[in-house]
Amino acid sequence: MAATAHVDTFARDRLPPPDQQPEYLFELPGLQFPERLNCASALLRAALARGWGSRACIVAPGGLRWTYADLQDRADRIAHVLVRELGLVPGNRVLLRAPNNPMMAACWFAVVQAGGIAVATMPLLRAKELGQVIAKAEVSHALCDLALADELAAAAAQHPVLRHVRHFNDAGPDGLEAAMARHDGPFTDVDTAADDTCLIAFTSGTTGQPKGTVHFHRDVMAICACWPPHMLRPVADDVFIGSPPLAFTFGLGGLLLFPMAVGASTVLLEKASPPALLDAIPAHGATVLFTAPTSYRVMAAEAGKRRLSAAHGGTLRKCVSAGEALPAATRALWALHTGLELIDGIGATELLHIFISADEDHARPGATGTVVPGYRACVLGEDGQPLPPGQIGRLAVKGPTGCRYLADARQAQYVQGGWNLTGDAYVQDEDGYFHYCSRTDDMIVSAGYNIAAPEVEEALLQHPAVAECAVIGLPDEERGQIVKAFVVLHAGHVGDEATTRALQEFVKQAIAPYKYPRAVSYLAHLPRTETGKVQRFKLKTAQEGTP
Ligand code: 3UK
Repeated sequence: MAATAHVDTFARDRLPPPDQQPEYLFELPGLQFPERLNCASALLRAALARGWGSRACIVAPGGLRWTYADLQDRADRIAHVLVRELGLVPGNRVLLRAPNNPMMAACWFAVVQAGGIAVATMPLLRAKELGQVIAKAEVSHALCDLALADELAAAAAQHPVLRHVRHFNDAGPDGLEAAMARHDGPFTDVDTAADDTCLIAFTSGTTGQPKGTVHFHRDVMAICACWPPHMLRPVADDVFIGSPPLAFTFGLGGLLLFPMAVGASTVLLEKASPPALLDAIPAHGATVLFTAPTSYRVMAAEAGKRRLSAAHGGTLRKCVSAGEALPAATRALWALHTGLELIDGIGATELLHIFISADEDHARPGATGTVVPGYRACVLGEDGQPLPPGQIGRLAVKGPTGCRYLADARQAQYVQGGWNLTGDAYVQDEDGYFHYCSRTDDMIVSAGYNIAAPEVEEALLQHPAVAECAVIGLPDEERGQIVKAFVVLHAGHVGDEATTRALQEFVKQAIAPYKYPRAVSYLAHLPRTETGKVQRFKLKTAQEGTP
């Protein structure tokens, strides 16, 4: 390891032991990193050096438009405030809390420039969850949007380790903006080691204590060098837009790092529900969209009517789906209405971003794609050895990024034999395409048959009455488990016995009959995380039969 620039070595001291870390690959020419590297300098300060200073960088509703020079100016001022007024030293953890907006982005760069560690948090987190993050990462500083101040204040009251809180988007005399006005002139970015930590991302875990994943400056540059140039191929005139929070690494990469790596601009939306996205795409001339499968499904028909895609006279030319498996039905629906083939990609907080994907020319319905250059992937059997094509096993990945849980025994589950095990059951085909089956713990075993929930969901989604659905295994004395479907119906359909029988019959016609849902419940909407994932554990524990 190169000499750390961190004065506070908290993160380095809590890395998993070397023998529990994954193997790292740096084979691509774009992954030859210097010993000293600050990713904020490499992405933002370097953008000015490249002459991009007057290019649009961050755009927001209401006419806000920051150039790269504007963003650098804001980030420099905030970095001065952190260091001179709030006593930040390199290695301190700084909690960030805001919806996706320009100041959130400026704060992220400020923290990283100053050698701090950004701990971005999901806007919907409550005091209790914020408290877990503050305690685990021993957060000393927080920069928080005034609109989200309350839950953080409640958490801070319980956790004295958090000593300095400043609010932004705050016009008051104690706000961050007032402090920024006191500091002018460029900030000298801290000359961090490439393997100094710059961010800790907490997993959107479904149960138990959240896990903090530790990422280095070089990891941020690595994700910019792998998936975007090989699979997305953005250009400097692209306008990025989308829904994932910047606190979710899908959003951090897709809506901040990747546009900036090529001199493009990004539209940051505080609210990015499907109706809001449908309005914002034409309003900002967006060309690259990042959102979750369910959002594509909801938007498809309307996106067609509004002729959003470039092929229909609009601007949209690339659409990325991640966070959950993309049903073939959703891919087909989006293509039907927009003429655009979705770019699917599986990523994980542990690996920072996408490692298996396919561009629009190589997409195959039902497959996530092939391994992203820079990474290696295989499917492992029970014995930990790679399986031949056609056999289901555990997805294993390695590359320039990988899992390092902050002081967490669960490291030994995610990383085994140098491979990152994502917890997904996958099968590889003869052409090297990886097909998602289910989360390994969501495989349903009914009367001795293995049934992957997404396959049943996929079949149900083909039925015209079904808007959304989620399938789980329900304990059953006779069969071990039975397949149970939770269905959200389109308006105008009734969830009665006749519908249930029709759906069951429909599934039996589409896939092997033993996979049909023996139980069906109807819901107004599915429980989801802020990152767009169905919360199956909530469905499993939900009262049987409640609507
Ligand atoms: C699932 C997918 C099938 C899969 C993420 C892009 O989702 C992200 O990170 P998380 O840590 O969750 C990881 C898990 O989510 N998953 C994600 N994408 C897909 N399953 N097809 C997909 N395309 O179970 C994976 O193990 O929340 C996604 C970029 C950065 C991310 N952090």
